[in-house]
Amino acid sequence: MKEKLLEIKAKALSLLSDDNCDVEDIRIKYLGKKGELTAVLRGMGQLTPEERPVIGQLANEVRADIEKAITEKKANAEKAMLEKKLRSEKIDVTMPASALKAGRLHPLTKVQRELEDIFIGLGFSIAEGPEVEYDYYNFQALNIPENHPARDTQDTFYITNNILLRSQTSPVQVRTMEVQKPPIRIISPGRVYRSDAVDATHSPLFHQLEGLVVDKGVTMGDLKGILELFAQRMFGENTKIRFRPHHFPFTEPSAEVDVSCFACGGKGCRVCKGEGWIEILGAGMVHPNVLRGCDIDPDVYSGFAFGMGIERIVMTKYNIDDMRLLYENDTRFLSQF
Ligand code: 2U9
Repeated sequence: MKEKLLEIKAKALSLLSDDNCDVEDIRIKYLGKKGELTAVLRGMGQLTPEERPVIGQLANEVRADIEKAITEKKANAEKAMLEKKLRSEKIDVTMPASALKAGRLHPLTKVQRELEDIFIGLGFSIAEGPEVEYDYYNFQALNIPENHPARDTQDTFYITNNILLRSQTSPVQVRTMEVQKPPIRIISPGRVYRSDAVDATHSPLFHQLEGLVVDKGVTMGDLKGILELFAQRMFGENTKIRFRPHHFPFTEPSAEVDVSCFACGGKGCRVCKGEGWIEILGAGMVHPNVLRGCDIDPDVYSGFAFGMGIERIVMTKYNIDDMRLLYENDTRFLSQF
């Protein structure tokens, strides 16, 4: 029986020394319930009382040796697998990274910032205010009382009877005049709303930039000078401006302002539709009623104001024929700017 036990041990250890052996199979074959070592132990009953403890001890040693070899083999296999995995998942941190797709500024943001930079360079400060406004600041304070026809052309969205989405950024200038006395030299860029149906040139939400200068002795000549400098910085130093008489309730006199075409210099081309001129602004001298409403004496102070649609400037500058392109967020369009 002793020889049999030593033979089992030698065979099991020899099988386990093979790199490709199946450890679990070997365990079942020798140590399992129906395994060879178990079978030998079952035959212990036939031994003499003297032999029994000796063979018993040897059998335990053989079992322990085989179990130890199995545990080692399993641990080695796990270690080898881990090493293989680590080798295959190795990251070379010196490899160049895959390129990140960088975003860019929306053309409306780009042009708004360009306009802001020009007016800051001309001594203006930026003023901001709420997009949800009182009827008073959006209309009444701008010399547009209830039932005035200008309310039709600037129809907007009402929250209540006297609270609405601003249809122009002018309320910001009114609020500024209420708290700050002249000299005032501000621009107010921002979102405005009108209840217009969407088409190639209209949107219920668009962007404006308005300007206001109030001081003693401000004249139409100052307005022309500032707008000429603005047009030259925005569209090129040879740009000329032209005033055409117009009517706005909040300015008197009022004008629509054209710039000479930056594409053809005024000869007439596709960009200016053969006109030589492109309309970009409205402007005028602040109406005395508007100054008075803000507690500024129109006999002491005077001012000029102007307003432009930022979408219109973007579309003119980049020759875009449909305003909807500016709001669709199609990166094929936006990546061109
Ligand atoms: C105050 C007094 C006067 C702002 C002005 C315009 C002329 C003008 C339009 C341009 C295209 C609106 O976006 S648009 O449709 N604006 O023509 N805006 S003068 O006049 C003011 C503003 C504030 C206190």
